[in-house]
Amino acid sequence: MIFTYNYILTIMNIEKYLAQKKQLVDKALQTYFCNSNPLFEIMYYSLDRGKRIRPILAIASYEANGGKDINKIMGIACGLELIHTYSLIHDDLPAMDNDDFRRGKESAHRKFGEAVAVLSGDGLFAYAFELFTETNSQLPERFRIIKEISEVVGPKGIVYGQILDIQNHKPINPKLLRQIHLNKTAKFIALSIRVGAILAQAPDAVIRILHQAGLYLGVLFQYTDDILDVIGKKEKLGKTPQKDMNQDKLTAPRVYGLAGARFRAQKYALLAKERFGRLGNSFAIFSDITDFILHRTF
Ligand code: GRG
Repeated sequence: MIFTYNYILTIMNIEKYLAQKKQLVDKALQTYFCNSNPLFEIMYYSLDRGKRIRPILAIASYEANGGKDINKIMGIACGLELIHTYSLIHDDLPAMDNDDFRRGKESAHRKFGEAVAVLSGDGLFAYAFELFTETNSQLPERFRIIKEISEVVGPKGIVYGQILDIQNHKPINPKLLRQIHLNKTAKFIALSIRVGAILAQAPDAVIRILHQAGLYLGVLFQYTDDILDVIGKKEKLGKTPQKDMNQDKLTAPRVYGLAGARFRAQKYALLAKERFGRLGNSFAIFSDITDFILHRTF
């Protein structure tokens, strides 16, 4: 692929943007985890070093929708990262994906044993709800946000996606692949964008467009995850590559081949950008984030 000068500039700017926002999220997480109870240190071990894509999407959406005080969205943004991390801890367990390596270090069950890993996931999940309710300002919006989060992180979303993912699928089935991608990943990505918009009191028409764009972005995110499982490097990914391939998982490259998966990833990027584009210039950051996700190497 040939990259133009403007394209390289966009990627450099978006990397800077993501790094700045990640720094803010990491700082807030450190504050939430400053607690003498040793379980907080154990939970923080797994929380440390993530890309923070979901909290960043929530913050970007809050700001694009006119939200002025980033502190108001921080508890919600960080809570999403806690739930995401819990899902990674449980996903890595021997009973599920059985992976010893996560975020560039030993996964939680390798470091602390299975029982403590399960409990640290449970702790993160519950503590997230404490962060969602850390203040009683904007109660109607917070109630709606918590309701939407509950729907996506439960049996109608990531838990269902995980059930589908761990089953052995033969023969290959494109419709099932779509169900896995939607439930395991895309609904959570779309949710992250929606919560920022809801807290900023965006009109429902805008939230609907963001939801659809978020689903496309989320499917794209899982396509690039599936592609990186085939071509990614362990040091860069911070997790074990070729894991899905060796476990015969239903992934985009398995269904469409590597070239087909790359082609379809580009299609989803275009679909996402077209939807974000409908919302005007204040949402331009989402187009850049989409390009970043399309070309990500980790
Ligand atoms: C409910 C028991 C129980 C388990 C839930 C849903 C689930 C387990 C696990 C899903 C984990 C998973 C592999 C989801 C796919 C989404 C995905 C691509 C995760 C990786 O996200 P990144 O790349 O990771 O944002 P970092 O480490 O940067 O946060």
